[in-house]
Amino acid sequence: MNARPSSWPRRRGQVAYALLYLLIVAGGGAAGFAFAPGSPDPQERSFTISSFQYGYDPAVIRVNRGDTVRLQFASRDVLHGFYLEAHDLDVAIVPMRPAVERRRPSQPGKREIVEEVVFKTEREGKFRYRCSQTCGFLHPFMLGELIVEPNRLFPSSLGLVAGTLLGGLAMALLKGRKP
Ligand SMILES: [Cu+2]
Repeated sequence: MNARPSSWPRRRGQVAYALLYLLIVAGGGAAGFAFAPGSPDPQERSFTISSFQYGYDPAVIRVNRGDTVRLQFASRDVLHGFYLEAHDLDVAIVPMRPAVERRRPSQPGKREIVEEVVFKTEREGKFRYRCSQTCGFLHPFMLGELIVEPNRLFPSSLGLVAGTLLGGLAMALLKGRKP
C-alpha cells in the first residue's frame, strides 16, 4: 500500500518550483500591464506634418490603436503629397496654404478641400507615408512612417520579461539553499 515511487517527493518539489516560477512570471506581466505608462483610454492626437524637399517633419508618428489622429499639413517649398498606406488617404499640400486637397484612392475623381484630416486608428502596425506629387529629383525618397502601437501590450511584455528574469533568479536562490 505504501509503495510510492521514491522520486515522488522530489517531483512534487519540482512541480511546486514550476508553479512558483509561473506565478512570478505572470505577476511580472500583470504588473507591467497595470503600471503601463499613459492612459489606456484612446486619446486624441494632433500633428502638423510639415513637408519639404525631400522629407516630412515629423518623419515618424507614433500613436496607439484606438487613438483619434488629426493631421494638418504644410509645405515649406513646393507642392507635395501625403499618401498614407492602407488608410485610403492621399493629400495634396500646396505651399502657404493650410487647406489641403483630400483624395480617397478607393474613390477616384472624388476630391475635397479640408483643413485637417481625421481618422481613428483601427489596425496596429507600421504604415508608410510618401509623397504623391512629383516634387523633384529625390521625390521617390520622400517617406515617413505612422506607427500604431497596441495599447499596453508593450509594457506587459516588458513585465513578462522582468518576471521571467526574477523567476529565474528566485529559482536559482532557492536551489542554492538546498543541501
Ligand atoms: Cu514631395
